[in-house]
Amino acid sequence: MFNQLLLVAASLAATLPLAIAAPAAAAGPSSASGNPIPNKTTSSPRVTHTVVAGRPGLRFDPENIVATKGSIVEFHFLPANHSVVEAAFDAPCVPKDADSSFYSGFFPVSRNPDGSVRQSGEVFQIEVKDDKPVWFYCAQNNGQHCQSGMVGAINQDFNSAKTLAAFRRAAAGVSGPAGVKDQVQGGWRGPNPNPNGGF
Ligand SMILES: *[C@@H]1O[C@H](CO)[C@@H](O)[C@H](O)[C@H]1NC(C)=O
Ligand SMILES: *[C@@H]1O[C@H](CO)[C@@H](O)[C@H](O)[C@H]1NC(C)=O
Ligand SMILES: [Cu+2]
Repeated sequence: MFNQLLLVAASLAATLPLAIAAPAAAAGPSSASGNPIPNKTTSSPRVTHTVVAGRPGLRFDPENIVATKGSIVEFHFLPANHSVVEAAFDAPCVPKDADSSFYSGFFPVSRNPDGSVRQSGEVFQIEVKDDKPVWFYCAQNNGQHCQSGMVGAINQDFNSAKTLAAFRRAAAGVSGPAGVKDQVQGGWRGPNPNPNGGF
């Protein structure tokens, strides 16, 4: 009995930091409800695709994602300060002009004291809404991440000319800064449910 109480207390304590962190994360102007995108209640759970931003260097890993409708792409962020923004194929480094397009905001994260890499305590999740190609980039202009090739695709059509390689070539030619949205939108930003994801 006593042991059970201790266990309950321990698990409560373990969940508290998350409970406190959640409202802080949701305090920003986010389109999200403040909760992670839930698993489907019927059939099988959603598949989650983990993408790491900033490894290796100015890249998303993987940068070419194949994901079925209804699955989740969860972005994890390494040092120093990356983001993910949806773009249209024809306009890399520019936020897609749609209320439903996604923008994660920036995720500043420092290295561990011993110099090793760690990931941000927050992630950004999006839901794959259909099987059309989705294009994205990092909007960090300190180092021109988008122009340097920090771009990616979900469900590119390998049989068309609109490939990730073509998107990256176009991004390299963009002059002027990469753009951001006014606020986090189009996905859920919150505590990292899987701090070792992608490692
Ligand atoms: C979704 O389901 C998977 C597999 O059962 C589980 O690992 C994950 O924690 C669940 N996520 C949520 C948000 O419930
Ligand atoms: C992260 O990068 C953004 C965009 O360059 C910048 O506005 C923000 O101040 C940076 N945050 C930190 C902590 O460096
Ligand atoms: Cu970046």
